[in-house]
Amino acid sequence: MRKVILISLLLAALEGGAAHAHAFLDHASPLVGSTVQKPPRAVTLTFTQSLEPAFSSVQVTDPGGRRVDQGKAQVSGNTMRIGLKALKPGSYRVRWHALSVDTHKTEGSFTFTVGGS
Ligand SMILES: [Cu+2]
Repeated sequence: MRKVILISLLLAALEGGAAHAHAFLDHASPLVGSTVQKPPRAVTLTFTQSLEPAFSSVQVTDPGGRRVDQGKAQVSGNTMRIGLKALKPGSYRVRWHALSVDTHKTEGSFTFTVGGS
């Protein structure tokens, strides 16, 4: 069984992600590409399939590439949530890696903007 999982991971890696994605990002909060006036306290990602918590993660970085998330994502079913530090106005990038319960690995990124005064 373990060998099957490893082979699947290897294939997913060789395919380069997007083409054979299975746990697609369904929607996110803040919305992908959106501008929000109020700094969000967390980013929540909802996927089209349930995730394996041990192999799914998300990072949020500021325009200088510094982490602004609080470290460890909470994964529950098909959602992944990560708390944020206090965000200043600017553009932030969310990078996620997901392993769906069918052992397919996907990843992606998007930005959202915190509106300025
Ligand atoms: Cu799949």
